[in-house]
Amino acid sequence: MYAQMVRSTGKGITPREEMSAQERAFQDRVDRDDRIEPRDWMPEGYRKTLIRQIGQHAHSEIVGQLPEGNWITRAPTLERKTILLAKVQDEAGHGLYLYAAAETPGVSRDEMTEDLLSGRMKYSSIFNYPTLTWADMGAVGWLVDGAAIMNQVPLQRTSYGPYARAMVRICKEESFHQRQGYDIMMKMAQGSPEQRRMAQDALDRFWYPSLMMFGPSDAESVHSAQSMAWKIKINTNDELRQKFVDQTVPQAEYLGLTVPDEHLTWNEERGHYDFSQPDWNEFFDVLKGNGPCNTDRLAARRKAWDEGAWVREGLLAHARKKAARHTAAE
Ligand code: FAQ
Repeated sequence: MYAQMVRSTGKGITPREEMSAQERAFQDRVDRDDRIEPRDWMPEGYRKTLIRQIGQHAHSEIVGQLPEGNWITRAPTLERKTILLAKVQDEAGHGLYLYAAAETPGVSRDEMTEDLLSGRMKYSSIFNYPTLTWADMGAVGWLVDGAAIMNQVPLQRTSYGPYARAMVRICKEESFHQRQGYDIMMKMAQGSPEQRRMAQDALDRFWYPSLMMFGPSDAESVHSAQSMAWKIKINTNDELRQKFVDQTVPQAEYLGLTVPDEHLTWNEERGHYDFSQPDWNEFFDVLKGNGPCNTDRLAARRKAWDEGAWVREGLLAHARKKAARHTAAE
C-alpha cells in the first residue's frame, strides 16, 4: 500500500508514477523496512518531517520537565522526591538523545531552540496544563507517560535509524515513569477520602488533555498519510488514542476511579471502548498559544536559554583553544 505513496511536497502525497527514480528507490527501501541512516539520500520532505517531528518530540521532553519539576521540592516523602527527581532527569536525557537524533538530518540544536522560542516549532500540548496537587504527579506519570509510551513503542520501528534507536532506551525509561505514576495513584486512591478526591480530580483534569496528546483526529491530521508512507509514523492518531483508552480504562477501574466520560462504554462488536472525543477547539487553541501555561513554559525556556549563554560560549571558547593547541602541536 505504502509503495503507492510518495514524498511530502506540502501539497499532499504524490503518486508513485510521478516519483523520480531516486524517490522510488527510497520508497522501496522504506517499504522493505530498511533503516534510513543520516548519510543516505532522502527526499527533502522526509528530512523536513524528521526535523519537525523529532525536534518537537525533543522540545516536549525538555518542556515536559517543568510541570513535574514544580513538585520536586514538595514531594511528600524523601523516597517520592528521589523517584521524581530521577524521572525528571530521565526526561532531560530523552531531550538530549532526541536533539542529537534531530541534528543528524541537518539542523543545529541552536536553530531548533530558536524556532521553539519564536513559536515556529511546537511542543506537546499536554505540557500547557498546570500541575496543581501532588496527585497530578500520579496522573502525569500514569496518563501522560502512558500516552507517550503508546505512541513511542511503535516508533522503535520507525524508518529513520537514529530516531528508532533513541526510542529503545526512551521507552524502557518511560515504562518506569508510567509505573511510578500509577503507584502514586494507587497510594492516593487507597488513602483518606481527601486523597481519593485529589486522585479523582487529577484524573478529571488530565483525561482529555492526555487524549489530545495523540494529535487531531485522522480526518484532521495533516501529516499522517505521508508520515505513515515513510514509516516516520507507524500508526494513525486515532488508532493510538483508541489503544490508550482500551488500556487505561481497566486501570482506572482497578483504582476505583471514574473516567470523566459519561459516554464511555465497552463495545462488544468492535472489541473496543466507545468514548467521547476531547474538545478539539480547546486543543487548537492550546496549539495557538492560549493554553493555561503556554506563556509560562516558553518564558522558562527563554530564561534557561539566555542564562545558559555563558556556558555555551565558554564551551565553544574552550573547544577553539583546544583545537588551536592541537594544530600548533602538529
Ligand atoms: N501537541 O498532522 P498531525 C513526552 C500538531 S511525549 C502539539 O497529526 P503529526 C514524554 C502537529 O505538530 C510527548 N502539537 O501531526 C514526557 C501538526 O502541526 P505542525 C511528545 C500537536 O506530526 C512525558 C498539527 O498538529 N511526543 O514528551 C499535537 O503527524 C511526561 C497537525 O497534526 C511526541 O512528540 C500535540 N499533542 O502527529 C515528558 C511523539 N498533536 O507540526 C515529560 C512523536 C499534533 O504541522 C513528562 N510525535 N500536533 O505545525 C508524533 O508521534 C507526532 O508528531 C504526533 C502528531 C502524533 C504528536
